[in-house]
Amino acid sequence: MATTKPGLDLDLEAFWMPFTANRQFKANPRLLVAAEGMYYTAEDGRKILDAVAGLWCVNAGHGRKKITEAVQKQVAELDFAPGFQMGHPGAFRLAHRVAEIAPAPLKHVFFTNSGSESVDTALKIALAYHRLRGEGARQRLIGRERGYHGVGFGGISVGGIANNRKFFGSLLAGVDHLPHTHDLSRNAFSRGEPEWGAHFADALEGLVALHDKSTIAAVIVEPVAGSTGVLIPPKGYLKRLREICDKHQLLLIFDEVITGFGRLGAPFASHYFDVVPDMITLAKGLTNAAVPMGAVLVRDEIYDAFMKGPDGIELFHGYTYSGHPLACAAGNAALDIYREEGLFTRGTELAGYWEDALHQLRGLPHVIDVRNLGLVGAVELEPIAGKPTERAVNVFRQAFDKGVLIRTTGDTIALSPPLIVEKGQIDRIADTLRDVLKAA
Ligand code: PXG
Repeated sequence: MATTKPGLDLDLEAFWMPFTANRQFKANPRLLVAAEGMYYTAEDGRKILDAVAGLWCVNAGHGRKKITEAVQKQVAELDFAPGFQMGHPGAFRLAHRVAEIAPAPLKHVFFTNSGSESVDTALKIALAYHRLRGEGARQRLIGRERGYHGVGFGGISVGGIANNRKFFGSLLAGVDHLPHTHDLSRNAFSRGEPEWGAHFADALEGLVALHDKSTIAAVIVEPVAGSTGVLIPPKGYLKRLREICDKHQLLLIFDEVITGFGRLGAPFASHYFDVVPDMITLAKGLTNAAVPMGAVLVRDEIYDAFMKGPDGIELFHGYTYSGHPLACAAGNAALDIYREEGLFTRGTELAGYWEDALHQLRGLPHVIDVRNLGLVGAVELEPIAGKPTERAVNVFRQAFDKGVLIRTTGDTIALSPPLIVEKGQIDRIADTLRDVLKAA
């Protein structure tokens, strides 16, 4: 049966919406029709302040002219170029520029179309790399509880969200998980990195003891977990993971789909935490979300190992749209904007103001934690007994009605505004949440 929104000639039934309660949404749809700068325009004409950069991706704000024009020019000039055994200049230019801003030894870039594809690509490179080195028994992949690495089979296997896994069979074999690092009994209302919990990394030693290092290929973590509720790593945790990986020659993959491109006030979380992984997965901010694109940054030694192999194709992997000309045009223009406007470090300038604004929400009803890092923030709410997620969903709806777009995950409100956010807009986000939470 077709549902049509009153006053709008639109069949809402055919589109099976992703990660959405389709029936609830279609009974009460929220449609966005335009966007500029920090604001969306809803279908009823209301301006909605975007407190989540779309879905953590529109880092330079919406409707950036430079990106629009670059994509328009590109589509008119070269709409598509095959990426297998052929190339086009934009892809080489973008790869060079992304490698330039990456941590020093990560000098090679494999293009994908999304974060999920980046994760699957990185996991495959890890397995193939060990095989090339003559250590093909290293097939085990280690993820983390409450990790989110997209929705491919690789990503949900190393991911740690039960709902994303339990419907989909036995997943990849040989995967194990580290414990997550979230402990409100010790770390509630931490400002920035929590003091307590570096020892959670030591669980990796336990997994090495259990499985033996000769069976483990790689460890993948989000430096700051986003989708599962904004989990900030305890001080020293990521450094310790790096040390343990080095000790046992495990590759360390940082999934920076959310933390990449200035979110923490540095180009990548790797810079922010001063920990260099072996690969970094990217997407979202790479093109400011104007055209879908992902990428994997790869350390020199890994790339070189492939280039020393037999003649011919070195990695049997790639997508029709790897390095798509429109995505490359958007990416090159986005990097121009990030540089010209200093957006990679703007998060550092605003982090203190952002932190203070959010922590003022402490003490409101049902607020059990406030946490923040760079321009990421979260407010965790006590769930309604027997109705998990409902309180947060209500807050989301009411904030939207008051003209502010937030995200919720479980009973946590997640915030990640475009990096062009102004102090007055930070105040508005906090004030709106205060109003809504007072009554939640
Ligand atoms: N890794 C991480 C760390 C992510 O956050 C992906 C991989 C997958 O990317 P794609 O492009 O395949 O969706 C993500 C995606 C949210 C939210 O509100 C987060 C994501 C996607 C949608 C919603 O938390 N992150």
